[in-house]
Amino acid sequence: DEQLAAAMPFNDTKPLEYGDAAFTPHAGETRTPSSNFATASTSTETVASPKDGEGHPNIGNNPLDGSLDRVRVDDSGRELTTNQGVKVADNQDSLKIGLRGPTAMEDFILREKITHFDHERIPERVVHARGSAAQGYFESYGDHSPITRASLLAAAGKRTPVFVRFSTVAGERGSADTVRDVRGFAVKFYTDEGNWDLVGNNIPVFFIQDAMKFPDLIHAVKPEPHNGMPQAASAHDTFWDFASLSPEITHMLMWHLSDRAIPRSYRMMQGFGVHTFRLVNAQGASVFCKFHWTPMAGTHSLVWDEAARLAGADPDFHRRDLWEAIEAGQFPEWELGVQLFSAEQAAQFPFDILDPTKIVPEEMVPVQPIGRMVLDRNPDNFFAETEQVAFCAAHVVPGVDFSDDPLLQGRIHSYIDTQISRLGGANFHEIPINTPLAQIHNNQRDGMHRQSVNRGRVSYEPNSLAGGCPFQAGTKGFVSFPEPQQASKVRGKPELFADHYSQARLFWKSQTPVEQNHIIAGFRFELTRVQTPAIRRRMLAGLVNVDQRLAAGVADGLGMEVPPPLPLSTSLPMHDYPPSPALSLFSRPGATGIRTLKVALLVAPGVDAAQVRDMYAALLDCGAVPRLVGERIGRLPGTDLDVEISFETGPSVLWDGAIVPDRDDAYAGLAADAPGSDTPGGTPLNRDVAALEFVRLQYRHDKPLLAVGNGAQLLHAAGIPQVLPDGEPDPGIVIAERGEGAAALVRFEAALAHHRTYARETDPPIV
Ligand code: HDE
Repeated sequence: DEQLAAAMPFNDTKPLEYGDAAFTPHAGETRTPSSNFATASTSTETVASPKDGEGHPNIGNNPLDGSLDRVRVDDSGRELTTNQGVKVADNQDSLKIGLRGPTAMEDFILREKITHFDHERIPERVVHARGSAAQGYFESYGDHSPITRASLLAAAGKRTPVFVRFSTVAGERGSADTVRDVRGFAVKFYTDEGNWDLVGNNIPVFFIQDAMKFPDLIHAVKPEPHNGMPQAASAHDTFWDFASLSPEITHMLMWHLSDRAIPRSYRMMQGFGVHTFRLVNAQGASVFCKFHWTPMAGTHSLVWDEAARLAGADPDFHRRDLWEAIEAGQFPEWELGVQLFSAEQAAQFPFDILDPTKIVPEEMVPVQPIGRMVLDRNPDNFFAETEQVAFCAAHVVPGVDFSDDPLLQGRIHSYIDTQISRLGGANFHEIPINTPLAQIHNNQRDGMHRQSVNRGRVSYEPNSLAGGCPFQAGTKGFVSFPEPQQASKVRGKPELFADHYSQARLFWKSQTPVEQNHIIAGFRFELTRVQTPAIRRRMLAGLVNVDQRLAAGVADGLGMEVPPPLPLSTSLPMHDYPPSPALSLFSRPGATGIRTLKVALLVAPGVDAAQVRDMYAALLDCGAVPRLVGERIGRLPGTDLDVEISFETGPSVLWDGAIVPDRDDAYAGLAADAPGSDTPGGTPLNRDVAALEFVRLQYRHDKPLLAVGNGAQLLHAAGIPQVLPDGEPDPGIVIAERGEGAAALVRFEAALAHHRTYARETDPPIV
């Protein structure tokens, strides 16, 4: 106490307020000294990454990790200081003239703390504000030097660090993850020849064909300016007004209204470079290229009712999913593929390869795998890394070049421009997450927040005083592909850009009936929210050009007649593409089985605890994530099981599948018609509305359910049918007799690996 009093001469009430606890580390906290950026100049200790030894196998091998170590700060065992490194005795009480008197203006400790806090926020990204990111590596499958001189693709097994940020587009920074939207898929490769950013999306086409329209598109989709509504949603008049007047949007709308816009996980969606790019080899030969990321976990989506509920149950659903998978060592992985084609081939295509509203069907040009990407480390600090990372469509490396796609050309300008205001000046490339691993040498100088201390008196070229350094790199450097150009300056587009419907129809007819129904339901939802009938009608008139059944389905949902088709913008005939099965989400089931999928075991008093433990262990063995869900957390009366999550905090939408284990016969008086038969220690599951709603929603969202013995009573009480609408058995409803739980679990796992039984769906739902 004497010591404490000496340390706190101005406030002797301190120990009474906080007790010894204020000075004792919590159990498990370490106090070993480690390096600290703020005190680096006075400390000679070198301490490895704070995450060392926490099960991250690549730490230490990844040069990005090493470069970030330089700036990582660990406060353990350190004393509090100001930003000037002055030790602070007390930063919980301001400096007052007497304990009840006014605060002294000289309190620089208070002023520094508050001033820094006042400036903690930076502007959010004007689009893609909401995102989550991870570190990892890219590994080339081979020596791809015949097609590109890009160094990251030069040898089999060559690894390049990456930082990847996934995002939604329309919502603000704090908006929900599961809204209907395009997802950003931005990859920064820290190659040994500089940073390459492949700033893509999870949908391979875009809403517009020319950068000139981007501000209009975004103004239309963002919350309406007079009342700031709706948040993170396209279902409002201004978006659909713009859409109905911009037929070039039609192909993108087909994707946007499909389940692609509500992915189950960032780990379960494709990524696309969208534009046509160029690859260039060391001899200067060039080939056009489209980039594709294909997830190992397959392409899987939520269903709309579930996505909407999830926005409330867990707005961080995708962020949490990515974080937890990486922490669990289940590292998300994608394969990078390219579609390569020559200018001569491109000239024969029935679409223009510079038009970002068109795909190159995989049946026309196959996707060749060239490497894989693994995300194996979560960021240490959300702001420092995920928020401050700056991707830029202009960041290419020797071997990768642009095409003349007018949307891409506009992007080359926009990213750096917006980042100058978002990140406060021109030096944001010095923020550690943005700094290349390749060295930076040029004569750019000064500006806000400059970190580098450039030496010498020369900051110009040509120079003799610095021996001409830094030298021009000549052919070792980036050389633009010398594409011959000769034309008049015009504002306009090629005629083929005006074929707005052929590929929308290709997408539509390549979808399975379930996917088509979801697209119709998507349009119905969005246009029902639209208040202006003329906008609905105009939109329907556009859909007639895609497909009659689509237009009729949407019109029916809106209680409208199908209007005559919107006039076409070109006299060119529509191209009749054969269906492309690769465009169905179901064409990529994935190779990770039930790994990382979440399974709820619904438990209540009387549950067969041995069976629960066996199933739990079997699911863990397969890499699934089982949890015990019940009415209240804590010890389940009469068992040695701990309920981990309650129905209230872990509702149905958070789980990929659910199991209702068997229960003791003494607890079997569970029929809904047995009032007063309450068993000790809680409500029987089949009279607990939360449990009934839980299994009903599992059913409605097409998820697998397993019930063993008495557990089946819950499904009966919830009115869950065991057959599909066509009378066939529902493969996702597994009901087992007592004692047959183990065999049934295998059937359940097979259903879970398929994620969902869509064949169960009816419109409207029957459960
Ligand atoms: Fe972006 N886009 N964009 N975009 N974009 C931005 O840059 C822009 C487009 C994409 O996780 C902004 O730093 C224009 C297509 C992603 O940080 C901004 C045009 C594709 C991200 C910008 C497009 C994208 C952005 C906002 C039309 C897919 C998030 C903040 C000409 C190929 C990156 C920022 C991250 C972010 C401009 C169209 C992908 C304003 C002008 C097409 C994934 O610069």
